[in-house]
Amino acid sequence: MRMSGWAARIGGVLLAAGCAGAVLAQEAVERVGKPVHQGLHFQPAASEIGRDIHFLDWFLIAIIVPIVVLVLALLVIVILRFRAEKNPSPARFTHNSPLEVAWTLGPVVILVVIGSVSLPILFRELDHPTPDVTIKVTGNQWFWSYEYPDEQIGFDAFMIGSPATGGDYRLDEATRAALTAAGYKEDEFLLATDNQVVVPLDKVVRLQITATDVIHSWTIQSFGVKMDAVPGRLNEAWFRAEIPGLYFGQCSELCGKDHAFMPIVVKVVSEEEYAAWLETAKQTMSTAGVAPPPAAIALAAN
Ligand SMILES: [Cu+2]
Repeated sequence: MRMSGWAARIGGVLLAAGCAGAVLAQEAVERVGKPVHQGLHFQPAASEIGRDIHFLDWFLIAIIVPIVVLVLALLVIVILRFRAEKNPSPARFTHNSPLEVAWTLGPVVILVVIGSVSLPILFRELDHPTPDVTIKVTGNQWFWSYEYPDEQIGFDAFMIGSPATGGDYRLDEATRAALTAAGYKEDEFLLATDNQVVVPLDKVVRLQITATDVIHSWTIQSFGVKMDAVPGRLNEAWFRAEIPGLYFGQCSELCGKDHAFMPIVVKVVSEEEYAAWLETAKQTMSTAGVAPPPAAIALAAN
């Protein structure tokens, strides 16, 4: 059962309804995946998987709410009608076959329905289309390293205001200046990084995710991607971003004292802008001619 079509449509309608107010402002269009003050639901979805996840969430809420209401109503009825005061001599029967069949089959049917909708989405997350861009993501205490192996580009991304960028995790004057200089707004402190991951619009991006020290987790909520970065293991994830803009994420696996200070920024741009960025990055962030680390050499030799 291919569910993406109608899931996408329903998700799209929900998204449009939920965001119509918020996304009209120019700055919100730019910052698609940014937390908003007192925001209640997910950040806007910007990929098919993201939309599917939002749909699944609403779908489960639609199932859960009636169940909660039913159980609550039964409790209230029992409390009001069958309490000792109202019902001094309770019934003594212990079995009711039709009722037992119903409360066994009912949950089975509900679980089968949930499974038939959620499993295709889970499988689609793991079903990688042929990638247009491959990015290797490495989690470190406490920053992310990125490599575009096909382009021989590599760089680290530190939070602006972290010690590596000359700060001490406080929003002082120097950090404010650094944020402005990098094109960020002040409320993007703790989310903004010095280098951004740049990806082209509507292209399949394959992420190969690992870590050097402890387990981290790379996530961009709007893309529906969250994948553990485990030392010694290469995990894969993918997304195809459908809306240009700036997306923010954070390490999502408690990884040490500065876990809160290793944000993720992905910039989705047009293909032309991506090509232009690649040209510049090849000049400034080239890994061509850089010796691989000793561990990589040892692995290659085996
Ligand atoms: Cu981490």
